[in-house]
Amino acid sequence: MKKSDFFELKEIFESHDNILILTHKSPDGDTLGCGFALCAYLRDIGKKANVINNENFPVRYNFLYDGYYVQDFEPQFIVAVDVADKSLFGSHLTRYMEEGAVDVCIDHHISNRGYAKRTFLDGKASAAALILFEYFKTIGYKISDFIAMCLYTAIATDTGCFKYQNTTPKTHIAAAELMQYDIGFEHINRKMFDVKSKGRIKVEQSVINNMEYYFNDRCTMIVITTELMNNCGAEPAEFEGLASIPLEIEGVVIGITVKQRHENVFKLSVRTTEEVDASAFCRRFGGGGHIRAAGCEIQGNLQEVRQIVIKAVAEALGEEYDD
Ligand SMILES: [Mn+2]
Repeated sequence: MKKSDFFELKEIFESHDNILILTHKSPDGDTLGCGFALCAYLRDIGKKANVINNENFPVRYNFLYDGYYVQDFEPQFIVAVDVADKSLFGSHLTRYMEEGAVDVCIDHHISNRGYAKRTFLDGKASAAALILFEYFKTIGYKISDFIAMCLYTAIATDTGCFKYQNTTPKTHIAAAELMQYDIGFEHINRKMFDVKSKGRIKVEQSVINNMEYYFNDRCTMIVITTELMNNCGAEPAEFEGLASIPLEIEGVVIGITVKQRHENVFKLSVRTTEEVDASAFCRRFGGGGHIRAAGCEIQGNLQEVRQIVIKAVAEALGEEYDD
């Protein structure tokens, strides 16, 4: 993004009020970190602003909304952060999926559909929060410790604690700058990456026990059915972010997580090594995302979905497969 883009964004924020910030469904650290950082900034410059999500904000991220309170106003300007497609607002926020409903989108997904009137997109940024951070620096806004904490959390989570392929020197430089604030980064990283609830361990245990292997163990698949979710006695949030597990196994180049949404609707999360383009894989099913991490939705019963996916994996790996 160019310097002039950031000044245009500044002009946009300064000339509007009563701003509603939309985050994506099944929110992650980036969308929430951006949401609450942007909200704190807007309130600081004298605007009314709220952050909303399709669901309640997950408890896991409670340190991001600790001091947050809802302001009373009729939204006049809508900003989406880290949301690649308007369908990702979720079933409770369909009113924002209408044509022209979103004024500004700040995002880093190359697959962004351009649904907003004005999109500020940097496909090279490892987190949407990096765009925000660059924005604050460019316009000379002095961020608070709280905003730094939100941005750091967003960047750390979207890069898997600075491990994923999307991590760049720029990511580390930004993190280093943010560490100069009082953010307690070690607590953030412990909470985000090391600590697991008892329910979560149970979920992982079950998922690992039932892992499916295909094509000489180059592909692994885990399936999370509603039945499993009900039987584990774990909170829905404890089923988030399991998608990295299938790729943890040595030799696996494509790891697939199939999660039941409804009776005959399954959400796919695809993670790959450099041999497979996850984004291209998911695009065949109307989804998208990043080159190493992408998602899509497939309809059918579990057996049908499994067949469809294995067939697509066979093609992606150049393997023979008869169904
Ligand atoms: Mn993101």
